[in-house]
Amino acid sequence: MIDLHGPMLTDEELELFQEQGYVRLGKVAPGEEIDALCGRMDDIMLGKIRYDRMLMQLCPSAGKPELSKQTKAFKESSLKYRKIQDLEQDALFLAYMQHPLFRDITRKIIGEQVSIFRAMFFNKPANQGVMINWHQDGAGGWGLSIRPKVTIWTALDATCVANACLQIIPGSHKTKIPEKGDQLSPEERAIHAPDEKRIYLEVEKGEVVLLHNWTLHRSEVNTIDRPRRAFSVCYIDAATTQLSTGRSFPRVFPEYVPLEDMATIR
Ligand SMILES: O=C(O)CCC(=O)C(=O)O
Repeated sequence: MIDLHGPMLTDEELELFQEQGYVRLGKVAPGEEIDALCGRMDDIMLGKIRYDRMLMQLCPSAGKPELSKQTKAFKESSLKYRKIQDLEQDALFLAYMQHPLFRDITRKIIGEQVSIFRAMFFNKPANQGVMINWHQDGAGGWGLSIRPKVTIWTALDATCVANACLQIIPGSHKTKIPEKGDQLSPEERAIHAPDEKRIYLEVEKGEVVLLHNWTLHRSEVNTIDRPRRAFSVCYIDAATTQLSTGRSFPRVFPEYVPLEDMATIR
């Protein structure tokens, strides 16, 4: 019997989050629930379960550039997807995202009314995947009216250096790095992400990491013969809008309001 994290974020964990921009929370859900999420992802990737408006991208490393664009459409039956977003539409994923601990975390850091910027499956297929270099999430490029702070990242597979575990720079969330593109320039990297500050987050399957959105992170290519999968959810204040369009985002707390119904409650 493994110990699961209780339904409340402790004061010490909250302090760690504020100080270092990340906290390892251990396991939150039983192994069977994580296995069920993995099985559901396989069904979605293989096209056994389909949703109309799910953003999907086949991994560029699969060698099919025509299917590696991010669009809201099923691409092909394959376990080589890189990203699948909008997973709040799936009841299993929605239930996981609404876990009481995540309710408590978002209440303490964001407030009562909470939406999601994205609920994303992130996959590095066996012996493949793409390297993502140092970046912050949403420091400027996402164009949101309220700054995002909370990402909850769940390992769907155990991670290690060889299968491209998440790498982070503790404390980097305290500095907003001007965005010129998606990723840091070599000069910014030398200042903000020197090698000696890097931590490799090697975690067990099912482990959860609470990340501040501005915590610098990167990941490599997967060099082992099994996929490295993760589920990453960015929770935001439900009053947040996209600056360019004025659109809001699906709400998950206090209860789920899908994107198409958000206009009716504003
Ligand atoms: O899971 C990973 O390797 C990184 C994900 C990532 O970079 C992101 O969510 O912004």
